[in-house]
Amino acid sequence: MKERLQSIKEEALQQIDEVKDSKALQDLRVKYLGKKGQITEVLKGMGKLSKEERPVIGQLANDIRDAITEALDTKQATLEEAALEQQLKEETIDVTLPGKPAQVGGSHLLMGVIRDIEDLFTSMGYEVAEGPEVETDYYNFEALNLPKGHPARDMQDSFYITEELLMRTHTSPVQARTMNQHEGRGPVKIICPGKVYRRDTDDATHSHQFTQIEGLYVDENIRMSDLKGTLNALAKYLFGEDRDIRLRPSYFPFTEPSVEMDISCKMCGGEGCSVCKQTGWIEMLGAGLVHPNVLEMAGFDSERYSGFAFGMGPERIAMLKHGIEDIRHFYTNDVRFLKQFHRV
Ligand code: 2U9
Repeated sequence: MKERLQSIKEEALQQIDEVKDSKALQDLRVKYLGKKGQITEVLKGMGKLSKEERPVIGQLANDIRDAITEALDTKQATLEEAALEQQLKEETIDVTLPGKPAQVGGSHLLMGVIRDIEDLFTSMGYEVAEGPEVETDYYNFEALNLPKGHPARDMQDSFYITEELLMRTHTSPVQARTMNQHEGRGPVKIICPGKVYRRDTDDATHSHQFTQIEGLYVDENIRMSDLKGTLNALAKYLFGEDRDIRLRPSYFPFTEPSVEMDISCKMCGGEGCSVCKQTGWIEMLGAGLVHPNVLEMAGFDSERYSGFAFGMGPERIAMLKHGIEDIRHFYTNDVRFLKQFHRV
């Protein structure tokens, strides 16, 4: 039995030394020290021993059990230490490594242009006014001096929903509604951004849905020079102090006189190039003094009040500023295009 115990001890210590993981170590603990373990089995034979041998073997067996137990515990600690080391190695974060860039979104280019223009005009005392995209024929056309059957209506092919309801073709109805709410008392000083709809075939310069931003200033004694000064400030704010503007006569049913405003071409500095079709000027927006009919229909005494209004397309502004050729880029949500203009 003594030899048996010795060989069990050597074998156990050998195996404990070689074991690689806690599970296998636990199996060895059971194999040697368990209820049916080898040490236990040997001890069951104690009864056959002489009473002289029993305490000797008993002590030896206890010593071997303690030796195996200690070897098991030491090995357990070593394995746990190694596992922790491994875990730390695996979980060690190399803080010098560059972080994974979080995909940060940004505001849409168009929203940037609209926000810039709003910032300028609110800094000049204008309020931002908004209104319904599903508009009545009255506010979209009648109130803007475009009575039923007026030829200019065809210039704005519309998505009619009913006889009297349509998708608004411009944000001008917002100004007409706001003027009405003022019950003939000025001043009215508003900037009106928003989506508008035209029954157009989408191509590089046309879209069935696009954005507009219009402005209106109605008060006593508003003159063309007030309009020109305001538009000049706008052009320099959007395109730089070095840009000039020019006003050309034009026609809109809701303004009289009407003008179109051009800015000097950046590419050629006004000399003429392919961008400005050799004119040196690039059309930017339309404007004019509010037509007396429009003032009267909104309840303003056109003898006492006058006003100016203007309208522009943020897409056009963005295309001019960034040399964008195709208006559809604004709506097709191609992140490769959009993220070029991200403003965080
Ligand atoms: C009221 C009175 C007058 C708004 C105006 C324009 C000229 C204009 C175009 C710009 C780009 C339409 O999208 S676009 O093609 N708009 O040129 N808009 S004056 O005049 C108003 C509006 C409301 C009550």
